[in-house]
Amino acid sequence: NGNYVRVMTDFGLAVENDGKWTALVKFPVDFVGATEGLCGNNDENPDNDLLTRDGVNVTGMIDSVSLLANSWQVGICINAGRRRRQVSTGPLECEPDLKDAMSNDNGLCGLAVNRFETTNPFRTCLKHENINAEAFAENCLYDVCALQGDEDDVKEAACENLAALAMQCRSLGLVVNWRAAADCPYNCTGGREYKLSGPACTLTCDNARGVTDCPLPNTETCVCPDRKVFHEGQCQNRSVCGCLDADGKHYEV
Ligand SMILES: [Ca+2]
Repeated sequence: NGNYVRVMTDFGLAVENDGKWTALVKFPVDFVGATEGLCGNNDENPDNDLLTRDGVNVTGMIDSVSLLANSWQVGICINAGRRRRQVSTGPLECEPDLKDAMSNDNGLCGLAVNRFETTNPFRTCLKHENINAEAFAENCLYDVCALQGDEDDVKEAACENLAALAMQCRSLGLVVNWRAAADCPYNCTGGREYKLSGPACTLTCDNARGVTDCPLPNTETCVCPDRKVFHEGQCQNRSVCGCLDADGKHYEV
């Protein structure tokens, strides 16, 4: 949809990635309990998910996050972004003042932490039995503390944590309009307009029926106005599209 790339396999596995922060792995019930790695084994038991590559259960250890992450690291990607961070090897130290500032009503993680505030747009979602509200609050503060000292990174991390929470709320049928309250704008490039709920497939020259035939549920996205197509990073009139051959390959005319 312009922010996520989704890869689907013929055996039912789907992976979505935004290139930086979030990866979603979805698979059929046949794979329950048969996976391993950072997301655990998905056997409905949360106590056996933090297994390192060597099979050591690091649940409850003070540096469980770094032990887990480092054990599953699969080498260095040269193009992995502007900066590569080592996962710290010890417990995370956080300035108490920073933690307080981030947790209060105006703090970046405040919406995940202060879930009983009547003005909190996540309020209803965070009460849902299938949402682990403590985990979202803890994760937000963890990332903020891990990136302390770089204001831009701190803000981006907190916003992405809230976006992940919003995505989970949506999967439970609760669409949360939270970005204004958190001051976390969603950047739409190329003349596209923000939609809190829009088609998950993008209208392009190659995918002219993409929106009407989209098999995915609506999602937060950027959409070209006036039925324009998203072509070479810009919303453009359909006249820029050439034609397709029998294999769906696109030709300019
Ligand atoms: Ca498990």
